[in-house]
Amino acid sequence: MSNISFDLITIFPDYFAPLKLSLIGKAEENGLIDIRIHDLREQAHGVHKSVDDTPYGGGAGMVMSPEPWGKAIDQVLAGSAAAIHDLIILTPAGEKLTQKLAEELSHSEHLIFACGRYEGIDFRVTEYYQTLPNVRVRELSIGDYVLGGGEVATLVTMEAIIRLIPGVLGNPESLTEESHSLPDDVVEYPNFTKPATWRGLEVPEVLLSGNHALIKAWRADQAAQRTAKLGRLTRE
Ligand code: 6GU
Repeated sequence: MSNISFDLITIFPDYFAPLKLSLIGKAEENGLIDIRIHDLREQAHGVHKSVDDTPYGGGAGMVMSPEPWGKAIDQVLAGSAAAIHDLIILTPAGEKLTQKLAEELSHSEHLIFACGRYEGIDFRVTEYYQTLPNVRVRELSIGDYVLGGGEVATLVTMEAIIRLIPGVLGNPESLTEESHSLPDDVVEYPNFTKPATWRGLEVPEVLLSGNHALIKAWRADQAAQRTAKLGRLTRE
């Protein structure tokens, strides 16, 4: 069974309290994953424990200094027995997170999430770790909007990855069904549960029919309609 290690580096460790909850909390309790959170500020010096500075070349905002990042990442690498490390640097300028990428990362042995704030991290941090043969560096974005920092993007990315790890989901069949309705492709049909009537609204009759072929066709049609509405291409 896989046991993936996650090391998170941030100036706001408290952002990660929700990792104790629900699916991810259970996965850690069950020993399927291992999460460690590191405070970047511990690698900063001086009275102010500063982790940022003004950008070379001018411009608005602050840039995170390479020195504390280098120390924090080196320390995490030194504390890991993994042969290959995936270093994920969260930035709106990164490659977009997709289901396919989450699937790929769910096979990793060791994931390090570097949560940048302000105008991001000095780019030499990306460049330096790209030169190490045992580190795969990825700059990752979760969508076309700007967040205050990489912490929430890390939570999103981790949840997408962790639910794909064998043993994490109670009902792995939901993964098989999803593979036929990936978010990048065809979206899922609408779902209903009891009661059959709610605030005057009925559950579509076909779902009460017990006719599995009819239900399957109805669901496929609904999924295609929803997908078309979003302006996406239907498969085949
Ligand atoms: Cl990874 N970081 C920030 N700051 N904003 C984002 C993002 C990441 N992904 C989308 N927007």
